[in-house]
Amino acid sequence: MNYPIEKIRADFPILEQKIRNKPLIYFDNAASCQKPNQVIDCISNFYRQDYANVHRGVHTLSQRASDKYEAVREKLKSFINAANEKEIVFVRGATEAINLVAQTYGRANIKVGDEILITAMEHHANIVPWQMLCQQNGAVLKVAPMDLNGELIYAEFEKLLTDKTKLVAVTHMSNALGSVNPVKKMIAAAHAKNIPVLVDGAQAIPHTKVDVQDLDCDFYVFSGHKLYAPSGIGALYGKQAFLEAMPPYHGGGDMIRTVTFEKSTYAGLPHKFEAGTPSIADTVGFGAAIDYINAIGIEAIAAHEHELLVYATEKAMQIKGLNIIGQAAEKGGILSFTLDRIHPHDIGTMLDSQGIAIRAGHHCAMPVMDFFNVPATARVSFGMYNTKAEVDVLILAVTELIKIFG
Ligand code: 7TS
Repeated sequence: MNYPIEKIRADFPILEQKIRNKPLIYFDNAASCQKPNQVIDCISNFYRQDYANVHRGVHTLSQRASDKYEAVREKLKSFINAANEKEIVFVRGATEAINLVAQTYGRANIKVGDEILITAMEHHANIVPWQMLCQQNGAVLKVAPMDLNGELIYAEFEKLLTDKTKLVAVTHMSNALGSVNPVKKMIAAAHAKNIPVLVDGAQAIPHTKVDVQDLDCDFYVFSGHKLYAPSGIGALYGKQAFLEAMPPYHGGGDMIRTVTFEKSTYAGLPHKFEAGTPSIADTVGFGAAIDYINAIGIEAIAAHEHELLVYATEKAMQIKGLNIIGQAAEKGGILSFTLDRIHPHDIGTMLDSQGIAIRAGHHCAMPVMDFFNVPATARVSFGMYNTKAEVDVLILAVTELIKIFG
């Protein structure tokens, strides 16, 4: 079946607008994706018809809202093939999920002199929470290196798995480079030494089929807003045995069984980790986004984005003075680059004047910038609605830029 690009584009109302008198070309999907009508309407209808707080009322609306909210847990369970819905904890996003694991599992299990192993291509969200834990518990952060293509040096990663390693936390796909890590193999190697693994799936999950049971990861984290869902909602997957054994994160309403002034007991999974009123309508919107992706098929989306990446990479390589940062053999839909004589921020501003939205900066991955010895990169990141014609406009705009300013 042909990829239904026209139908998809028609579902995203924001794409219809002009920016600076040019049709908007949205190439900043790694930062956040746009939302289809199906998600926007779902949220709007939920507020119009079904809204109430969840898990606490006997009245009809509260029950309806709770049912819709819990149905999303079931959808996410199927989407990533978790064993059961207790393993899906709603959080604000990947960042909160990693902090949760660091401050619950980490604080309880990682002690003085223990090591946490990450990679050289992590987003700050998968660095800083572990540094904070190391400061609290006297643990040591170790970093598996990458090569100049932006590929993990697997042999070095394996060498760093030692008796001291108590957790591996690795990105499935780099947001700054697009590199996809061999996480299944990494998990198997860590498990052979009884080391649990957290996978940061924030970038990978919109571009690839994720099966947490097949990967056998112990934790998998992701954000809704990079999956065409609202911001403010994401998920932590954790194997049930791990989540059961972990202390709660935030204390408050909804996460308790009983409370006295002397002592509280906690709710079962997953509510133990979900204190307070959640982002209810956004969660319901997350469900609509998952339905939308499932209707197209994540494999079809992945294939479309891969085609765009290959097409854009071939064209970019022909531009003299353009340097692609990140040339791993396995890459998701991200093209990071610099130009010899134009600062990435200026590239971003000048492309915006052509209606093209990209991200220019360090992409919350400062160590990656340091490694490649650049202050920043210009990053083009693809979503399900992008087209080769848009890539052509980008390539032309960059070529013009070099002609005028390079
Ligand atoms: N991990 C990775 C690999 C990411 O790319 C991001 C966000 C996060 C974690 C954090 O996700 P959040 O939803 O909790 O913020 N990455 C980006 C980006 O590349 N540009 O803006 C946000």
